[in-house]
Amino acid sequence: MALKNFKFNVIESNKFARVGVIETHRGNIQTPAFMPVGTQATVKACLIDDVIKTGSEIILSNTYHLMIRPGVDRIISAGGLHKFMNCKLPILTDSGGFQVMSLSKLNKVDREKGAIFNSHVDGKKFILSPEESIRVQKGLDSDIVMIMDECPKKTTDYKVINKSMELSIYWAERSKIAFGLNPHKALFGIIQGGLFKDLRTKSLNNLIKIGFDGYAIGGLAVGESQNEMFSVLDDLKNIMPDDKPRYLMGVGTPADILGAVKRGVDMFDCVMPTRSGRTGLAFTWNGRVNIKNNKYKNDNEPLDPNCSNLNLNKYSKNYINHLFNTNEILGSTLLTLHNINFYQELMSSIRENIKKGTFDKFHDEYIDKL
Ligand code: PRF
Repeated sequence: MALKNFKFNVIESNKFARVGVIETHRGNIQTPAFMPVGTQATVKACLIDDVIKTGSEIILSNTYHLMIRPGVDRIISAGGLHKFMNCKLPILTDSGGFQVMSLSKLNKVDREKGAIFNSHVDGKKFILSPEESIRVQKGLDSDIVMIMDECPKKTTDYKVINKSMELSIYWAERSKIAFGLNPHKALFGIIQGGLFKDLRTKSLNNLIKIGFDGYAIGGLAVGESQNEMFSVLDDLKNIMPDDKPRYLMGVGTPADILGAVKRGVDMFDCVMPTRSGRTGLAFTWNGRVNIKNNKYKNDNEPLDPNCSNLNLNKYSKNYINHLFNTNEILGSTLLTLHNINFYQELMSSIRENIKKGTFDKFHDEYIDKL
């Protein structure tokens, strides 16, 4: 039987903010959506079934890490990434472009060959071309495949950003050819161009000409201010296709997400809830809580008394403070699940408020608080 095709529909808009549904053959994803990060085929410290109970409908994983360890062949032999990690949710995989730049000992970027780098694990040499990135992502059986791009380090040098954006367009063309016809999967283009409006516009227009199932905004959250990031989104919101999902890569704080949704973004991923969960930082509707702080030693209230999900309200701040002080791994698990659960509550409140036409009020109430 043919697999269900990838589809996206906007259901309701409130100015630029929109609610939609992405349909995949592995299930639907309500947007605006937050994707927990499962870099090494695991959302760190969590059982995948618990991640699903937070309301997560898709997770993100990484080509770069999985091609290094355990290698794509081992995942193919396991029947694909979903079977390998026992995940029934759809999975989006990043292409490796960004991680090569940020993690590896990068040797060289060659227009034809791709990124030539040494693994951050054992120094082994790899060559990641657009074609190889797509081959690996197909081997993983990813549901949303990202094109191979180059994400330059933060710089204001127009020439450097321009060259990198042009390279990303060339790699986008090659990624599209390598992807071929796969109607039950999606291939997303990635807009680059730093903080320059003309380069962002040119990047998007070229990607639209090639034609993608969704458009991601890359090259942000790399050290610029929130205002600078919002200003790029302000320019893009008027020119991005309305009928395709828009994904802001690697973003962000709850406030970043609120501001980006206001500017038309549909999808997000970020290590913040999971990484912070492992280091003792909790996100709540009243702002951030550093659970290691001594003041929680006498606080027998849960982080969120209204959270009945996963029994997280059965654990007090006093107890979680103790778990962190004694380096007990349950502390990481509880706080990571709490944070993912909070992010999913945020996303579902965003969707509800867009549907009710009250998103602006909700945005203004929480943008400085979260
Ligand atoms: N490109 C890719 N992945 C990414 C980024 C990018 O620019 C970012 C930037 N925030 C995060 N993840 N391929």
